[in-house]
Amino acid sequence: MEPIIQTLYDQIIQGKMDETEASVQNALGEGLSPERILSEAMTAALARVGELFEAGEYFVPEMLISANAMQKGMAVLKPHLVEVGLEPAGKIVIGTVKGDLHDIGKNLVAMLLEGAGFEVVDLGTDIAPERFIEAIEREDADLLGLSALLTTTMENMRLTMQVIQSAGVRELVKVMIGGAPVTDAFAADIGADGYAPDASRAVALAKKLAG
Ligand code: B1M
Repeated sequence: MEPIIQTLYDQIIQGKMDETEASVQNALGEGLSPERILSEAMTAALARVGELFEAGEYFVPEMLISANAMQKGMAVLKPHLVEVGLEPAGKIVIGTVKGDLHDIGKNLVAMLLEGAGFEVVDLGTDIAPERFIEAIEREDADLLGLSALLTTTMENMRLTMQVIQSAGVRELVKVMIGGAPVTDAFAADIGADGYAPDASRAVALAKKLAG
């Protein structure tokens, strides 16, 4: 690993917020592409944090401070990742489903969608189906994006689909889903219109669905 990437990777694992922010700036200054900084250092570091958690070497507080360092770094990266499109590509309501507090991946998806010209209404985390319905109607959205990181909360995606169906708003939007435990097969199973494994493919999918 290049030293500059290694430093940033280590800082996120150690949850060093200010240092992470400075290192992202430094890496950009050195001419590294935002995509490399994100995938090789930042996302890779969080994957390692997940392994440490699974191995019982990290606990929730350590995972949380690493997540906070990641968010600080992402704020620096955002203007470099986002190239605002000229034509509005559509409007998407996005959120992490009920019971789930993970938002880093969802925030990344939201950022890239914004960059691709979508108007993004981000409801945040732990969003009950009724709140999605309210937002779809209020915002006159074209798309609904659901994120979940836990095998348990994936089931709340299914619940959200059922509730929007019975409330009669399913026909108003195309639904895309994502998050580490989610698959194409699961998307088909719950009746979503598509699944994306990462943020850049989420943009391609959103364009196709809004198309
Ligand atoms: Co949690 N956590 N966590 N956690 N956490 C995981 C997910 C876990 C895999 C760790 C592990 O055991 N290895 C595990 C889940 C196990 C499982 O369900 N099978 C886990 C657990 C168990 C938990 C708790 C239950 C721990 C506890 O309390 N005992 C708890 C649950 C809290 C809750 O939600 N109710 C918990 C809490 C937390 C923190 C709050 C401490 C923190 C989150 C902070 C935050 O998000 N603001 C946290 C973190 C940081 C993680 C890990 C380490 C990193 C997640 C992350 O941000 N990844 C994670 C381990 C891992 O994923 N390896 C873990 C980086 C991000 C860029 O990737 O989110 O996958 P990701 O997003 C990607 C794609 O999935 C996709 O695009 C994104 C960008 O490429 N994508 C979409 C995501 N959403 C999409 C939507 C789309 C399309 C694509 O369309 C709409």
